[in-house]
Amino acid sequence: MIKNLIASALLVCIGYVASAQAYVQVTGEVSKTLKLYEADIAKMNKVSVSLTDKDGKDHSYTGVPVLDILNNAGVTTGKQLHGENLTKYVLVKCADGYQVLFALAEMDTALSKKTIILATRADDKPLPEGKGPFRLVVPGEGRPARSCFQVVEFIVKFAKD
Ligand SMILES: Nc1nc2c(c(=O)[nH]1)N[C@H]1C(S)=C(S)[C@@H](COP(=O)(O)O)O[C@H]1N2
Ligand SMILES: [Mo]
Repeated sequence: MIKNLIASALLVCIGYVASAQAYVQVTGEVSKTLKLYEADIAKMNKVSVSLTDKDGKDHSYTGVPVLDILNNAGVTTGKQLHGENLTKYVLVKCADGYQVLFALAEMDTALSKKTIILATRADDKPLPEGKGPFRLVVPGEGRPARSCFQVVEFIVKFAKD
């Protein structure tokens, strides 16, 4: 009896862990901390951009403009991106500890001509194991080093003190 109870409790725990949904957070200089699950991302507008991989092959990535995600968190973009707000940066953190840095202005298409996206698909397929569920895709760079995979958090901060 007790054994059965313990066994079923264990199964519930394992099921919970297995079904835990991945999410990405936006924290720091935001009007509210944003936590987006895969289901939330799925509902947002998608665009496709091309990225050349480290072996020189081109791929089409589809996902959400990072600007839309920042806007949902109430980050200062568009007309608000002037003066001291131009000293803000965005640190992007990944599940494997990899981190990359951007000026906030690089992620705002009011200033930058390149659309940085948080991709969920590559070449019309879900991202491969270990590279998803969310990959930042930064078009127009010499190497895909800032196109970091397994993104978990965007941290917006003032660079100046
Ligand atoms: N999370 C995470 N993203 C990462 C890396 C990493 O180590 N961890 N390496 C980067 C580097 S240095 C390169 S060159 C590209 C390689 O991406 P590709 O396999 O699509 O060419 O991933 C980038 N994204
Ligand atoms: Mo790299």
